[in-house]
Amino acid sequence: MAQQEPEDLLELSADTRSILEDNDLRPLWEVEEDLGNLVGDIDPDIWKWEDIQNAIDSIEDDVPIADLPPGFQRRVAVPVNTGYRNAVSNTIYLGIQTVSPGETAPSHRHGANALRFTIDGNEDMKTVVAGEEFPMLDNDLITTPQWEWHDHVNDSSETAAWLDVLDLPLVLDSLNARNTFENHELERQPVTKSRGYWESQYGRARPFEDKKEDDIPGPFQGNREATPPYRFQWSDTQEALRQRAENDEPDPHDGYSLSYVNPATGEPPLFPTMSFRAQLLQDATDPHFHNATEAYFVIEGDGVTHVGDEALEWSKRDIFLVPPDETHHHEPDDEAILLGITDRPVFEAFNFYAEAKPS
Ligand code: GTQ
Repeated sequence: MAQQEPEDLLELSADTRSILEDNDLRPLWEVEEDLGNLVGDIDPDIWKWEDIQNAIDSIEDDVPIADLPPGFQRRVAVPVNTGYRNAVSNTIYLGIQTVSPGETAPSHRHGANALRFTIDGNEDMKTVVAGEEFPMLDNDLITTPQWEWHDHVNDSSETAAWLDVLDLPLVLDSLNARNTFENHELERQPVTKSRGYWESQYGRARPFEDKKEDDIPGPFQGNREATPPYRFQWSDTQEALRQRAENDEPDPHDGYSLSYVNPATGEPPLFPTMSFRAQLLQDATDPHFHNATEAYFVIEGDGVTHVGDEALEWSKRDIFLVPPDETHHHEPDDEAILLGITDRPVFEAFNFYAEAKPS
């Protein structure tokens, strides 16, 4: 923001200005210059897996989780944007987390919603959420809904890595809800549920009576049905994508696309603040733009996504960002699968979502 020159301020008398300043008041025409500028320009951007891998390997060598300062206590490399230095965007936070053999990322809970998309996993790498151990197999997507206890326990002999997706910037900066964090008294929360418990309760036959009462865990109130802890196994998602590609027409913008639904409602969005798609691309998509932000994680394949004037060339495990209002389309080299991440539900909650084709 350009500094105001003294001449610009002359329209107010010295008396008026001091009355305003003494009373914590500002004239709108000056406030107006600052509004909308806390977040800088969010540019199209890409983080190549090779670089991410170097970074996560290096910090793994340098710092054991046990030595991390109090706070989240997670060993994570966080992609940041030129316009917003704490995350990829002002709504969506992505991170690449590692847990070495024998380590535990200690149990805590928070108001932010989180999910894990497994990059390097195995049966003995477990995210424990709300009393159940969820094994993290490659490309599994596991929810850690708001205010549920969670810890990440690596009982295997391999380092595990995954993509964290949280609505942290929205919660901590925009909503300024900074006091919604709590550490568990134990490093590992007790495992109180048998394997498969959470999934089993959200099947085609499910408990229905009296569920509303404790729909929203913790101190929050809301009119949305809370997302349960849940593991979307990649083998199921992959099969559904394959069936879709064999039998259906692709979406013009998203290819063969599946939305991860909130298991409690059977509908997207997965979280009130963020929605997720598995997208199988076989051909170039049509350009469009929207005011929601999209981040992508490349599950498989190579290609390029054109965003405004930029061409983001991607391969397996790269992360890239499509900022608001930028015209974009995807061009897979051959077949590719993307995880699409969007803050669209926030815009929709305010009747504020807009999408159009370039003229
Ligand atoms: O694993 O609980 O990347 O609390 C940032 C904050 C991961 C987690 C992050 C967190 C976590």
